[in-house]
Amino acid sequence: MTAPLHSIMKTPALFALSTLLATAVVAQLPAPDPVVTEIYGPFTPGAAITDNDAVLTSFLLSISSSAIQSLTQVTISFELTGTPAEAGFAGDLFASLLKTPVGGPVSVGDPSAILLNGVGITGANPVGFGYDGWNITLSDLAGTDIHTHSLVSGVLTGTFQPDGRLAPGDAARPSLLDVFNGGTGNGDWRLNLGDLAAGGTMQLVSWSLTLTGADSVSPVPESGTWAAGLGLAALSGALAWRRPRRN
Ligand SMILES: [Ca+2]
Repeated sequence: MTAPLHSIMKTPALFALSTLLATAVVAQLPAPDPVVTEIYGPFTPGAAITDNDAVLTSFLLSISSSAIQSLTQVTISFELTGTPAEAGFAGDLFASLLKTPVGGPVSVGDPSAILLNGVGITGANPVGFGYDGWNITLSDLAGTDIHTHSLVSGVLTGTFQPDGRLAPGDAARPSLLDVFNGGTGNGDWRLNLGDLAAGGTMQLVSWSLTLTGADSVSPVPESGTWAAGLGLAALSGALAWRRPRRN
């Protein structure tokens, strides 16, 4: 049976309609979010860290105007060296980066990355490395774990992975810098430092924080928009398929 002329003419028209509808739906997809990088610092406190004191010293950076809505990478740089020079003992130091709401209280669930935790300390080495400190950047994307990278003396330089260990001898590293990913750039960021063993004294010369992330959160298309668009496209496709069979 040959389809009537009007049916043949309508079929491509309906396919064209479904294509148009599908194009309209695709056009509503949000564009990829721009990635921005914000650098804070360097700050130069020049602050001595009390020797053999479990009470951490906090250096506060309060950020309230960040454009970043969803962090994808956090890195931190610092110069933390012996005072006087050559008097430092790297394995004594604990360092963490904590983020809390601006002006808000510290809560158990606030993200915290452990930057240094007794570098060099293992079951076989209870005191850790004795070098003079660091002038480094810590990044999860670096190739070397700061905890295991030894240096005979002097100040370690370069880019390393943060320690990430809850205890110096741990194998697991749950507290890397990715604990901040997905959050906003705004917050009270604190670099917390402690010298946890007697002998060897250090000072925080400078530090800076670099935040990278998307500057807006992708709007999720409304389900009604998708349903209506896909439904109309499917309906028009079905009509286009059914027409010839009725003739
Ligand atoms: Ca010490």
